[in-house]
Amino acid sequence: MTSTDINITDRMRSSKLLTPVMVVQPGRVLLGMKKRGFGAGRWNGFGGKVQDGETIEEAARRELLEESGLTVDALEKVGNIKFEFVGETQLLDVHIFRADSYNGEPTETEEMRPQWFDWDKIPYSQMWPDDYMWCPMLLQKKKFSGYMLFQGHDVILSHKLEEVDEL
Ligand code: 8OG
Repeated sequence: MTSTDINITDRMRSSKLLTPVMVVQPGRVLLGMKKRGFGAGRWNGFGGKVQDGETIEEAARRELLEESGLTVDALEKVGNIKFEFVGETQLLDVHIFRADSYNGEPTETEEMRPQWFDWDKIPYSQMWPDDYMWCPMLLQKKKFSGYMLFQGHDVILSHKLEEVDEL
């Protein structure tokens, strides 16, 4: 296969835009236990799919409110990771946001049970297996871009992750 073939294959792939938001405070981060659906049983930021007619940031705000009860003033996009799953044609194009201040009280919803974690007690063993690679970058206010090839939902076959100046 030539590099041109790979590019053509890539362009034919559909991708789904997703928007996890991590709410960060000095020394602690808010995660939610996903209670149902994709990623159930894992701690994660609050987020979901971008709908037709909304920007990625609008979706991030909507999903954060729907899943945690919180609104935020400033949202910063800190990461973009593309996920491929062996045997599935659709890529997940995940845009990761950080918020450093919030309004409201974290509230349990049908989808998520929120909980604060100290920075040194982030429950990586109960999170998506790539998160330990980039969460420290997020906490250090670094931006990052990457690609993960998954076999099922637990095994990363290959990955690329780099710090970037701009997204
Ligand atoms: O709408 P739904 O809750 O199913 O969206 C999935 C959420 O999970 C969305 O916020 C994006 C996020 N997500 C992935 N893969 C990964 C991952 O590897 N790590 C983290 N932290 N979040 C992920 O889809």
